[in-house]
Amino acid sequence: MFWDQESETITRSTLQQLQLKRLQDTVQRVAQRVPFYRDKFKKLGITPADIKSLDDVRRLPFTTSADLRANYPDGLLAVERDEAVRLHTSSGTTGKPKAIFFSRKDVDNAAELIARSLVMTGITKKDVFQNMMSYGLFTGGLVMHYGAEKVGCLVIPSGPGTSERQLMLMQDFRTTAVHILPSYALYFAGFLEQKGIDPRKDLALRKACVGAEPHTEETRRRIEQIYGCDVYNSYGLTEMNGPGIAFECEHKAGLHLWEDNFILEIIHPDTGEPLPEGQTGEMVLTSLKREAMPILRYRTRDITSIIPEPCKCGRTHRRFARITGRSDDMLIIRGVNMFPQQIERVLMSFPQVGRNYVIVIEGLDDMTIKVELTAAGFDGQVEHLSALQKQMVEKLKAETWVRPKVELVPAGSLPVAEGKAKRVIDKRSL
Ligand code: DLL
Repeated sequence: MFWDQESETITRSTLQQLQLKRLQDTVQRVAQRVPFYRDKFKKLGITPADIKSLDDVRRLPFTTSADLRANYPDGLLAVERDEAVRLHTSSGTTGKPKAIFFSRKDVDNAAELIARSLVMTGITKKDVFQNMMSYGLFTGGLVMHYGAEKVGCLVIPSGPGTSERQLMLMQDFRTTAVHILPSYALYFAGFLEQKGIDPRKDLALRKACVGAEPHTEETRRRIEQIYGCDVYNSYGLTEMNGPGIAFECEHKAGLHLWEDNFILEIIHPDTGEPLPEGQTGEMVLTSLKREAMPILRYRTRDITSIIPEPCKCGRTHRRFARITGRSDDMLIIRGVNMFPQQIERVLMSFPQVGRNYVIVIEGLDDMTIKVELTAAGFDGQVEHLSALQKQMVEKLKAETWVRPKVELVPAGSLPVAEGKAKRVIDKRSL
């Protein structure tokens, strides 16, 4: 199913012409209106007229999250302040957030991209769509909401709410599709279990869109199995609209990036050099249609690779692989590099593992992984637990080359974050 078949199946050559035209317009606009970019162009000795082909994107400067913070609150605005109709922010761990403005056109366009994305997963106007992400400065609430309304779904703006209320809404209105953080989907499953609710029988869910935080294929499968519904990976970031930038189609084999709206590059995270298609590196995005606050070559820090093969679904917008981590999330333990997702992949391959885990690093690179087990997994038999623990340590060692400590704990005993899950507590950096 398509929302906008013409745009979604546009030929590659027409798409590239469109990208070049939009890139030239964007560069022209920021050169005229945004002193930050004007100065950068001057330093690099380039003018908008130098952008003659798509490859010339590489001549443009990168934009980093530090640049956004340095220009807080509105230094990168490319329209008059009263042309902006919406503000979202993306917060880091410290200091001021990054403030991202939307014009009316930007709001409509973001909704349009969400509509394409939801319809691509098979969601239709017949669906009851419960948006369980936070409404407010975070884009997962409002941006997704407008898009789901555009599709014509009955949208329930439940926000993160309490689990009691989520369940009541789900049951009373027969919710068929949810938008949910993967970590919350796992946590909510524990709540349902306590309530004696079987999600496969007692709920009407058929689709779940999960995103906003890293998660593994194993976690997706687990959510699908618990809820008996199809789960689609959704990627986005506030700087580029929020959700709806890239989404999986019905084949669930990588995320289609809407290339008529963004230019995708993969670069080496250390050297900044472009990498050939198919190689893993840092994703860099240039917005092509954002009006209020266009951003050139944004260093997302997200690690992925482009999937060069065309997709069976017929969409011509290229896919990238599930994000394996952020370059700034990489853990270095005793000189060995690893990503938290490698650990999640191993944990989720054990059926006894429940819904929450946390990685604690302290002292001289001592890594302890605290893992909740399911009620059945935590059967109180000491021999079972110590055998399981040994098996986990061995598998983790094989995957990461580091031998961690593993602590098995009962369901519900680890703290749960309000929003996105915090999986790593690195006491070395405190
Ligand atoms: O998380 C936007 C969003 C909302 C996406 C709802 C999907 C669903 P930020 O809060 O600015 O925006 O965080 C963006 O989150 O750079 C990634 O590191 C991470 N991220 C987002 N989606 C995924 C995903 C929203 N599907 C940052 N897989 C990004 C892995 C993701 N990481």
